[in-house]
Amino acid sequence: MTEEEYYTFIQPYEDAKEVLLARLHVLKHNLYEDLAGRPIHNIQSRMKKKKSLEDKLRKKDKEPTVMNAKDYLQDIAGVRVICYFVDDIYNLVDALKRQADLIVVRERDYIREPKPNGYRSYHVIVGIPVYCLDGMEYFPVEIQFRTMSMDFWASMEHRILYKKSARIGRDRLAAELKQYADMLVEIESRFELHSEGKQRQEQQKAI
Ligand code: 0O2
Repeated sequence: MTEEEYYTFIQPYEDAKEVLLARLHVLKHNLYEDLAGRPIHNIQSRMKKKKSLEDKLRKKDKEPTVMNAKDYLQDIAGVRVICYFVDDIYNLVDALKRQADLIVVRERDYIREPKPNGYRSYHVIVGIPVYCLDGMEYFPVEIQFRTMSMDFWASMEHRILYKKSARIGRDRLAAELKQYADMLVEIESRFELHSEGKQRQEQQKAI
């Protein structure tokens, strides 16, 4: 695909991403009452670059064309939401699902069922309505919800292992990273004891 085709093609995906970001910012301020604190630590977003879009299509044995990108890729627009606690993730997902004009295209809960390598995250692909002169069309945006510790591990693993196919000592490194993932689950569960949700549960038990 040419540069021009690429930029024309991704524009509505970029618009969909901006709509979603606006909704997430509203939830950041309104999900809980003021005293309970905010659910989101930070939000990152990106558009898939032309080369990485073409590489992903080739990996799926598809010609790197705009039509194939539309048909086979759902992570052209991506948003990563970094939360404090696991409860915040599930509460945000529920709140988004209550927005009647969004459609959930696919969900993967790698928190309840982590990948064998230790990767944890909650992935949802949502269809966002984008209105233009000809009418409305849904465009997919991939959201990855993570806590800070999930994001720390995934970012490090992405940097040193995920995209590299051949590497000496890969198995040993993968085993080491899995150990770190387990340690982070343990640390995170200790922090969870201090979440407002858990403290409320404890108070109710004490009554
Ligand atoms: P990048 O460079 O981050 O964009 P699909 O997107 O449907 O082809 P899949 O595997 O069915 O791929 O989807 P899945 O499992 O929901 O993973 C999609 C994205 O999650 C990946 O995008 C990564 O960003 C992230 N991810 C999944 N597994 C791992 C993992 O083991 N380690 C790390 N660090 N990230 C992971 P991309 O396009 O592969 O990569």
